[in-house]
Amino acid sequence: MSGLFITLEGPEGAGKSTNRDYLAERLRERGVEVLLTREPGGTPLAERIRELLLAPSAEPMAVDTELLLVFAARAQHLAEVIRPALQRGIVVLCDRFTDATYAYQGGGRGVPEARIAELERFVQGSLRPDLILVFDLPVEVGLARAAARGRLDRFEQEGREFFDAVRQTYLRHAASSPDRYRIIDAAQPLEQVQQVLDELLPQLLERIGG
Ligand code: Z5A
Repeated sequence: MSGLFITLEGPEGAGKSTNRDYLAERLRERGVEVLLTREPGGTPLAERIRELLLAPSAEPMAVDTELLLVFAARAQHLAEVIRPALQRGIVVLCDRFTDATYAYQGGGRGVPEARIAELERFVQGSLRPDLILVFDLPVEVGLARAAARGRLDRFEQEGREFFDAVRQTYLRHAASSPDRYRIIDAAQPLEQVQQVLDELLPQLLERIGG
């Protein structure tokens, strides 16, 4: 058995958390050790940074502050949780990772990709996800799901243009490296989304060696 780093990406309300839990169950049923985590967050310190990032505030957060906070949380998460788990041969299922930085800070906020790539190299070295599942859905469907939950966080208060850019960035990255990305239509009923995950399972088990 060897570790595998799988991230789940996509806009708000795409079903990342729901499907992360589903995939974890299917893997565990087959005796695979799985660690569930999320970004920003995943450790007590990184969760505190998450609170800073998500809380609406009267003081506007500078774009560079947001970018550095995202990577600060990631550095802690990698050191404390992700790298040790992968070294122990565990499958890590992470709800969002650096593709979200390209989508939100890059696409949404307009940070140049080269700057994000520089921080990615600095914080991660050569570590990249083995597989990125992109749960794709029309912006209005995701926003309706997020709104149904009640109070909106600092990102969810952004406008339509921001979320269009987020979605397009995810799709562009996925198209540029089809061997590492899998786009999943998250607008279809949950049972159908989970059927796609079931179909993916044999490939994952083969890669894990289980
Ligand atoms: N962020 C960033 O800017 N830069 C970064 O580098 C990183 C993050 C890592 C927090 O993320 C914010 O951080 C995020 C980007 C920013 N911006 N926002 N907002 P988050 O992952 O915690 O926030 P989120 O995307 O809003 O999570 P979410 O809304 O909980 O989405 P989800 O996990 O994809 O969905 P879910 O909780 O599984 O499902 C939502 C609801 O939809 C739930 O009622 C489900 O039952 C339902 N659902 C799910 N799938 C379906 C289908 N197929 N049909 C019908 N209903 C469904």
